[in-house]
Amino acid sequence: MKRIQDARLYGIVDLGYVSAENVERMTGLLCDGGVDVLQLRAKKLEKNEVERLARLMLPVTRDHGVPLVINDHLEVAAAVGSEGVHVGQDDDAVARARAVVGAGCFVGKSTHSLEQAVAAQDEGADYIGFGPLYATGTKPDYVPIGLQDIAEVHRRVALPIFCIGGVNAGRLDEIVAAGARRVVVVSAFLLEADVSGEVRALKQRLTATSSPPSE
Ligand code: TZP
Ligand code: MG
Repeated sequence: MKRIQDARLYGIVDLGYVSAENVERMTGLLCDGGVDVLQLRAKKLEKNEVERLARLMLPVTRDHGVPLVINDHLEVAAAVGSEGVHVGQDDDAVARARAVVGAGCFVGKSTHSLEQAVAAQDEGADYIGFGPLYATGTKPDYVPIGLQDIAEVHRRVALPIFCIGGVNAGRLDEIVAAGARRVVVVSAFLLEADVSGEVRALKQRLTATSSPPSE
């Protein structure tokens, strides 16, 4: 199983873009393309349905050695034994998440400013999302934070930092130039005709052009 510390490219199976019938297939396409970590994000589904989908994804992600992260639903993460769980600013605190999911499950947190990023580190998160960098239909109510704090957040936060929000192939160079080492890509993968090909190409560029996570 890949470690979150070594991950560069984070994909999300977001039910805003993928129908439930296509979750298993999309999981395979994203894993085949080379995502290093994959999240299940289903804002509008009932807990039982999220659990059902997580159980469909797990054999596929495990087969590829890709950690599966459950968004929001701590009990689902605990029930299915996912490798990770992800909480937002308005969700349970990291400590509460950890108490529910146990020591074997890593906990990620969404952050939308330098202050929130430092606070998430102080709170004991295992990784952070940092964004949205750009306006994005995946999170329409959020004000984009731009690229200007990416370098500083890497100076202040020692955790893996996944830059998120409007990331796509056309923007990758400027995001990396701003200091990003890891990214999350959602709609730019899920809406692509050749999902695996797009993942493969973006990952190749990400790993070729930005410094490795350990630096
Ligand atoms: N958190 C901050 S932006 C975002 C989340 C979950 C959505 C990113 O999706 P996209 O489609 O890659 O812009
Ligand atoms: Mg949440």
